[in-house]
Amino acid sequence: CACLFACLFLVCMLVTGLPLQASAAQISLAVVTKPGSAQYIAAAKFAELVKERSNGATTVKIFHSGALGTETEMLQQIQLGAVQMGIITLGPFDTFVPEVKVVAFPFLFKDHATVDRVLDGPVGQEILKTLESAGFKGLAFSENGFRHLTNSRQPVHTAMDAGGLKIRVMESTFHKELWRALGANPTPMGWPIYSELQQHTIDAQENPLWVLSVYKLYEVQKYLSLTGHVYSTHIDIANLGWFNSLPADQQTLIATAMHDAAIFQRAYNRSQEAANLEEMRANGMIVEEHPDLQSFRDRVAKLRDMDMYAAPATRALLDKILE
Ligand code: EAX
Repeated sequence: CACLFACLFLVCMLVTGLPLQASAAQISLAVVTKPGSAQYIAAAKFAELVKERSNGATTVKIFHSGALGTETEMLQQIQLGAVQMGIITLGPFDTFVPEVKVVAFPFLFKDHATVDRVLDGPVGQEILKTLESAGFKGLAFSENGFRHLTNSRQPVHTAMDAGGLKIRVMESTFHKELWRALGANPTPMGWPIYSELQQHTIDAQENPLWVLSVYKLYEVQKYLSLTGHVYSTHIDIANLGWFNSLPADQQTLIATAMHDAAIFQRAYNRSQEAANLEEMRANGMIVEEHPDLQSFRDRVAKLRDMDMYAAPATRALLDKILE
């Protein structure tokens, strides 16, 4: 029966002249956040570029706002090929590909220029390559942004002030250890978290400024400290088997469209930061602009010596970035 099917398929190919590799007519792409979010802006730009550059032959369907579950669940679905592509915050990747957490190492990047130099250079390429071990094709890095701490209890100037806060962290062992090291009480959760903050199941969260604006977290969080403790990238991925099965010209189209969408979105994200901060002030948040970052650095220094950073591949990547 399988043989008959194969024969029929071959005859079809001969008659229709279609290439053996099937081009994708519609691509499914998952983001956990909603329209207006950093992930969605990158996704929408990608969809626009793919449609334009394929002259309408390929379209992208964006699944958003948690339609496919949490980012961990989305990664599982992409791994299985049930969804073809995703723009996913780096945090939840660490159970799939342990090496990638090097990018989220606290206080690693001093500014956006350094981020771009690392992620757009050979180390970035190496990080994208590591994703293949988990069945992902790494295409590009779009941006969530530098993460800052907010809470509903008290102003946070030093790391000591963050002690004891019940904080939501991403579904990531690394982020959990990071907040443990800071003396807080971290709980990993998917996104979104508005009602948990509102009901005081948790006191605190940490995210880039756009998140406070798009998800109106200023309604349920009073204090903002500009800690910038972690640079949060997204990794823009495809299911590896699916990507490799596409004709070469379509692979190139997808890869370059995602690259260009990421560059566009990073610039957009950065252009919004000052306005986002003003918006938080206007909505009554109390902003600690210059927290004592040394006190945070001192407490997280020990993360480098923890087991999760001891694996040679992880250690080597971290050392390369530090260089
Ligand atoms: O992208 O889960 C997180 O904290 C993410 O940074 C959030 O969904 C916004």
